[in-house]
Amino acid sequence: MSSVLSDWNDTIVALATAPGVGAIAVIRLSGEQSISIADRLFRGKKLEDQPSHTLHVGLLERDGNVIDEVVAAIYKAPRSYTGENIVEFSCHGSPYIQQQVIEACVAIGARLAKPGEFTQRAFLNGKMDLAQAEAVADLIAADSKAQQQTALQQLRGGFSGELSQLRDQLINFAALIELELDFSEEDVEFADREQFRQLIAALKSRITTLLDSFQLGNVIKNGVSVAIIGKPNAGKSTLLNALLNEERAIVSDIAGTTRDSIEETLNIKGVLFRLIDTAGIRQHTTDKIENIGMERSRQNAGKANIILHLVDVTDPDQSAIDWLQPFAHKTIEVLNKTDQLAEPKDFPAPAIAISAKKNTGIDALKNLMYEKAIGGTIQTENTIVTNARHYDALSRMMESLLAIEKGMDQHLTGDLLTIDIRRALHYLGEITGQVETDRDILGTIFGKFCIGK
Ligand SMILES: Nc1nc2c(ncn2[C@@H]2O[C@H](COP(=O)(O)OP(=O)(O)OP(=O)(O)O)[C@@H](O)[C@H]2O)c(=O)[nH]1
Ligand SMILES: [Mg+2]
Repeated sequence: MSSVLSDWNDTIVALATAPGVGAIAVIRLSGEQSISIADRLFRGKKLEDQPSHTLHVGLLERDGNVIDEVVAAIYKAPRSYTGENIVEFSCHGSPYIQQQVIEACVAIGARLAKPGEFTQRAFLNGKMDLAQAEAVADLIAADSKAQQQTALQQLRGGFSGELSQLRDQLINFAALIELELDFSEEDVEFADREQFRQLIAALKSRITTLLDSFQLGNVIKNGVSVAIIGKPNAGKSTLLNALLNEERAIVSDIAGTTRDSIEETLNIKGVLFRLIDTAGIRQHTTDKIENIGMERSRQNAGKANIILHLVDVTDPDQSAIDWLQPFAHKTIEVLNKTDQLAEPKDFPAPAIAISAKKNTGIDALKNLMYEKAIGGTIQTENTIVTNARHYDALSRMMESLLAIEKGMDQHLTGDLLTIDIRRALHYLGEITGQVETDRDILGTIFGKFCIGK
């Protein structure tokens, strides 16, 4: 696996904190030489002689010129994030100083780190499995509570632990069946077929739950897209503003005010919603720009996870927008301008009555959107699959399990069953990186990281 990094033995350096001005910037070195490189720049105690996990104040100098006063933190292999020697310099957060420190490290033998290279090394050194490494990237990118919680659960090994249990059970059986092959002359069965069937059924049910959780996982990771659709003047832009609680979109009594879609994010109970205000839909128009806007509304409706179909209750024309029909399953009917009704009226249940202008019914609508997207509460103790790569591997694992079952129905011999068992194990191992992982896959996974992580 070391072929993945031809420059595996290099000591790498990168800015670990966000680029730009800050109170403090952290520059991180990892690799066998990192402490000796640090010692050549650091005027203070000899870092090489200090115990792991200690902090030291000193000056950083290059060719006799002081760059900054810094704190050096040292972590000795294997007790570090990457499993290698790590030095972290906390310096003053000016971009000039950051650059000087990094250049000084490079001048005496360190190399600039590639995106995700620290975490990739952590993976290659067995500090975490692949699913955990991916969770690091997710955690850094998390901008809602739900994202942070699912990523943290995965980082702490919740998902990996579950997979390795499934894997152990299957390996156990594979071993017994393979043992039978050695005794094939004698026609013995070490692996109780009935027990094996039960195991496969249990695995299938567990994998199904994980696969099902992906829908929710996807929502958590990418946010829920919500298209606000309705006729001109229904109050779509007013509703967007009411949901966001700010005057984001232009509102006017001129039909056709919104021409292009506007997208804004909204956090409801820790889940990210992406609201899209669209151009109003009318049956006939010759206005070229309006037509383009309506086409865009239609596309947004198709792609959205949820559609808010906004209807103006005071509009004498209550005709339906016919192309919305196929999206009924993901549509919430929202009746607007109920403040204009002479007397309160009850509307049939799934529809919700609001006044976007007077801000009534908005919280109830938010709850409904949350329910529709999440369907009950998120239980982050349960493993939620958020990663398409994992989903793919689990689906293939499922196919292999079905093939095993079919094979047993057909009374296939052990050697044939083994092929499918090995395949199932392979897909399971792909998730955690327990099997030889494709170079390209690793490249894609770690390429998505920021430099310095
Ligand atoms: N009385 C009342 N008026 C509303 C309500 N919501 C919106 N309006 C008014 O309806 C008019 C149209 O509102 P917009 O939000 O611009 O409507 P829109 O659906 O975005 O319209 P287009 O962008 O043209 O498709 C404005 O004059 C709003 O003030 C409401 O709940 N009650
Ligand atoms: Mg509008």
